[in-house]
Amino acid sequence: MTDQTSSQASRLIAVSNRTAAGQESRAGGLAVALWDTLADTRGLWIGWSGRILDFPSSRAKRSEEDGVEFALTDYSRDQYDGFYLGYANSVLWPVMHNRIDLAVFDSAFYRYYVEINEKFADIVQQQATPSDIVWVHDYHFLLLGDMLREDGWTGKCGFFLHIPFPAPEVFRAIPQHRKLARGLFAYDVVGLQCGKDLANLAQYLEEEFGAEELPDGRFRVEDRIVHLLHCPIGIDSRSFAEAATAEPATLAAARLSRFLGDRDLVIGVDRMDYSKGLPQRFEGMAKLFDRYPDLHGRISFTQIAPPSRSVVEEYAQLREQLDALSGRINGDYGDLDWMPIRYLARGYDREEIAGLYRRAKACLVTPLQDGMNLVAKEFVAAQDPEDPGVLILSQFAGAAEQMKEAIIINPYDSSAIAEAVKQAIEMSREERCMRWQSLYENIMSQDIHWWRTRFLTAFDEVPA
Ligand code: ADQ
Repeated sequence: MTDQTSSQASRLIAVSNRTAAGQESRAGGLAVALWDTLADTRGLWIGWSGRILDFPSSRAKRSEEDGVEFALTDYSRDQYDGFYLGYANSVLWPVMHNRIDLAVFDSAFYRYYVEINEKFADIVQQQATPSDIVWVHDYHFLLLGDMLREDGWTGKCGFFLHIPFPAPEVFRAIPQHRKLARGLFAYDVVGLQCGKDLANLAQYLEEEFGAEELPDGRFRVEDRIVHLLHCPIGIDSRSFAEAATAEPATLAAARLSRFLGDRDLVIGVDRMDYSKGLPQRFEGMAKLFDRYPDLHGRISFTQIAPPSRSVVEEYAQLREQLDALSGRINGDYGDLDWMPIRYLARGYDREEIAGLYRRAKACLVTPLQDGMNLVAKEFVAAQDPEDPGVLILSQFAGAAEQMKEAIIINPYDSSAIAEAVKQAIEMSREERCMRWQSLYENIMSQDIHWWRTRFLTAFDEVPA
């Protein structure tokens, strides 16, 4: 652990749009990792309160929960629509996931993006002292670092991008790409999920701003020096593995088994999002049942996908598409006593999901583009070492870089998905154990605590 986290020499200030404030269960990996660090260093978590008010204050409201301090701010309806639904989720999210075709380039959105980033920059200035370390999370706050520097902030300041950084020509499709990039290289450290993201960002900065790599691996961009850090996020692997054999998990698995009988389970667990490749995955299962009638009645596919950001039009369309596809597949292949595909549009507790993963013979993690994908890691953590299931993983998930012993597939190719499921179902126990063992070692050694330490240690090299 770094000086910052153990000696309390400086306080950590985390900034993210959503925080773990008020959550009954802080089971999610990131929430736990940040919570521990913030509690150890008497740190502060700055974020959105989740409230939309007619006249939100420009200041943040302080609160405290189990040793962690929060400074939370409210949005107006226009800010929520323009910043969150607009620029963050209708411009940045699609473009960073290679879906320029879905982006809505409305200049009014950008005004709100600037407004909210300014609001957060002010809050950081009000709450932090220069000896503190500011750690900003994700695409909602690309401009924040630059705004802090413009305001004269001299303290250490880092950023972690949870989603992919696309190829330079794709990033350039964003009208304000140069302003966003300036925001990025104002940070001392920029953490990225995988080598490909880092290479894309470095290439973009070289082409667009003449960035130069220094002998120590950092980059000089104009008058700034920025450390681009490859820092793949992990999960709280140990606690997830324990959860998979606890009572809520076994109860959930038993409930599902009442429906499945002795059939093999193939599972998918995702937020409902167009980046997750769900229609292609459903088509892959249809192809499997089409090609291999002997598998009818032997396996069932269950997809859990709670709706997210459902007011954005694309999400409503996706929901309709999945409803239609699952109806068609069940209509075409189902039988009186067998439902080939079940699609549950709701969330489950993490403890229950752990049990469902463990009951599954295979897990389909087939995003078209994903920063990392934590489901892949959770599935591995939850398995029975004596009889593990098989992970089928998209080559376009950041996780594929670390999880090479999964069956790696092209998520656009429904035939490849069908064949991978067949291979997984028929795989010998010996091969399953071998693959699982290496995957497990990886998620145990590079877990969420490793990730946090790796990121915070990078600040040690930043001059005070
Ligand atoms: P997400 O896109 O949200 O995160 P992911 O990494 O898959 O994606 O994490 C999803 C989390 O939600 C997992 O912990 C999963 O268990 C949970 N979840 C999914 N479906 C659920 C359901 N039906 N009920 C309950 N829980 C469910 C972003 C990036 C990712 C990156 C993470 C972390 O898009 O690429 O891995 O941040 O950096």
